[in-house]
Amino acid sequence: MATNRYQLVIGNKTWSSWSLRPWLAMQASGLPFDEISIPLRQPETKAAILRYSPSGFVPLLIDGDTLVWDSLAILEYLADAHPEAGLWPSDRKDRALARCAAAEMHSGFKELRSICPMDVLAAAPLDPVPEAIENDVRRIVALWRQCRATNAAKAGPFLFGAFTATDAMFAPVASRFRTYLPDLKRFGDDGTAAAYIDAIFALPAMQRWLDGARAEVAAAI
Ligand SMILES: N[C@@H](CCC(=O)N[C@@H](CS)C(=O)NCC(=O)O)C(=O)O
Repeated sequence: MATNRYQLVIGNKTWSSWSLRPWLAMQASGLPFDEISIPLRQPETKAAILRYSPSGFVPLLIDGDTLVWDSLAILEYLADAHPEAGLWPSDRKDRALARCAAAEMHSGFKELRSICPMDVLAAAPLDPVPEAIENDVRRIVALWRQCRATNAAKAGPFLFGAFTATDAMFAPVASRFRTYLPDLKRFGDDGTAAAYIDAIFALPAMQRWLDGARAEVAAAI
């Protein structure tokens, strides 16, 4: 029985990087929702997801009779429905940059995503670092620095100061870096990326996601 306006269908907290994005945005923005969790990598996973999501993928947001699948579409939907949550920066130029960065994440960084799958509780520094991911990592470090150089960023530790949808899109990348590439200096980081990753992990909402991942692991033992 649903108790909130929204239901969010997600995968495992340990691995589901796409699920983390809207989950974190809703939690960080104080938007209440019922969570429907579907274990991934099981023989029955696809059928279980298809009972909710027409695309066969999570995350999916349910708002009454409106279904919104795809992480970025959910963030846009929430930004539309809750302008007071500030899910995009208020300045138009910053908003363009924030949307470019979120879109670049959504459609790109394929080498990083395939070689470094999200595993939020793992510490597995890569040695040697595969050459294939160098370009992706350098690009993300540069992009974060560009966002952090905006005026808006002076107001807080996130890409545009206060938490936005772009931070939600990059939270799984922060997790991947923490797991696989704890030292980003060799990819051109002047400390900006390291501090940003710390800020993402310091979010109470991110800590709740990690607690959820630990609970999943404990339940599977
Ligand atoms: N472009 C989609 C990608 C969603 C996606 O790939 N989700 C994975 C989990 S992280 C999934 O649902 N996999 C289905 C399966 O394992 O059968 C989005 O942004 O939401």
